[in-house]
Amino acid sequence: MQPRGAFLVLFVLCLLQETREQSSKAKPRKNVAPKKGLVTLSMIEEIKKQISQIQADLNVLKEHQALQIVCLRGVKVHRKCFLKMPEQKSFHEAADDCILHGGTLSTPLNHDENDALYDYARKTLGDDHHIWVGINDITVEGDWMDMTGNGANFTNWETYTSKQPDGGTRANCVALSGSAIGKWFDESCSLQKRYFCQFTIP
Ligand SMILES: [Ca+2]
Repeated sequence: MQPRGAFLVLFVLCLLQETREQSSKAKPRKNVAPKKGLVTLSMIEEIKKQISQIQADLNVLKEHQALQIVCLRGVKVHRKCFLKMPEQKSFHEAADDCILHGGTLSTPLNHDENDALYDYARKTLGDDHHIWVGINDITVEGDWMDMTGNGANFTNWETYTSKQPDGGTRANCVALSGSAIGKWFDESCSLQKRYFCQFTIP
């Protein structure tokens, strides 16, 4: 073989070898574990998911802790706590303030809850207190509703010395009276009264 022909054959053989190596590098590698220390996208997604779950759990814990503080400062009855608020407000302002604090205007659902609220108010405000209760007949006169708009299943009207409710359309909100041992009176919603918020225990 002439030197020039031998050189050509050698060149073609080298080219073929190079092509073979490149094609083997291009093939996808199957079942290859990530190198040690290498963070994959799925690992990042899993970590994000776990962080979200931890944040959600932390928020629940914070809510429970806040509720425990409320219950320690106030009074617990059944599955709710009542907490005395520091100012006098109109019915609507009091209701809004309770919502701002994460609760609702105190609304006894039975005699036990009413007695607990009355007793707590008596101890903290004295015997002659008058506090708002979360019941009103603003929408339809004589149709007493709670703060969620449902009909009130429990009422505790004073009927011994007067015939409550007796204020008609001038009195659409309800106050619990200490001097009447926890009985209720209908009152003008714009009056300034002390109030308590209630917080439901989950
Ligand atoms: Ca009324």
